[in-house]
Amino acid sequence: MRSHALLSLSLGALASSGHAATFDVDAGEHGFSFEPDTITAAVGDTVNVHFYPGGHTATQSTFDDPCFPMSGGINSGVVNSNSGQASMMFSFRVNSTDPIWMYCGAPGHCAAGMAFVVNPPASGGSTLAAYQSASSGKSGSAPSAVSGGVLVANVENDEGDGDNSSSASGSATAAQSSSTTATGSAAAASTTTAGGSTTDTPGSAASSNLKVGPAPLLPLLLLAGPAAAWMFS
Ligand SMILES: *[C@@H]1O[C@H](CO)[C@@H](O)[C@H](O)[C@H]1NC(C)=O
Ligand SMILES: *[C@@H]1O[C@H](CO)[C@@H](O)[C@H](O)[C@H]1NC(C)=O
Ligand SMILES: [Cu+2]
Repeated sequence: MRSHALLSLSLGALASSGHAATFDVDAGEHGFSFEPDTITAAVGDTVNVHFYPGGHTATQSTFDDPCFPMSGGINSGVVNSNSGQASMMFSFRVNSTDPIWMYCGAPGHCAAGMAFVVNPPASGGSTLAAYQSASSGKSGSAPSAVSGGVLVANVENDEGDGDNSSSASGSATAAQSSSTTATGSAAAASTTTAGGSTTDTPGSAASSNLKVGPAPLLPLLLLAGPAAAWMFS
């Protein structure tokens, strides 16, 4: 009984650490907005931004200085599309649970409210709505150099445009794992970097995560479980 409980506990911990989630954000599909505009992500999760026509960016600012590129922040540069999602998407890894304020640096877009946030503060006045209202009248700009992430071949995320639910959920389903795999190979095949700064692409992070799947370690745990139970008894 006790060893069972311990064993399933270990398996649960393993499953959650082995599956980094991937979040899809659509830029400019419906006007000056990112959808979804609020993401709750864990360290190690990946955010993929898919660009619709209009020449958008995904650029990080501080909360206090909306529409202005943060020093050392995340930036996709301008990505354009003639129709539908651009052939390249911008992929970045969430490295901490601190809030990440993102906006579009195309002139006028941030002022029109084109922004999203990863891990907004749970309380207090630093809300996306406050960020957006402070954005009004700002000109908006973005560096041209890509930073904090990579432009990789787009992995289409909106079959039938029913993408709202998949984006909102952080749970790692089999489907999400396979799309992570696709992202990973795309990253390996055709990573375009600015400044060549990507030893650790989201792709390689994803594939190393995938290697630590529950399946190969299961026999190990089956051995370790009773041993651990014995140690704690
Ligand atoms: C997260 O860390 C990796 C290096 O481990 C780095 O390549 C990546 O740019 C970082 N992501 C962000 C958003 O800064
Ligand atoms: C997705 O969300 C947008 C607004 O955020 C809404 O207009 C659209 O109808 C939603 N689509 C679905 C399939 O729920
Ligand atoms: Cu834009």
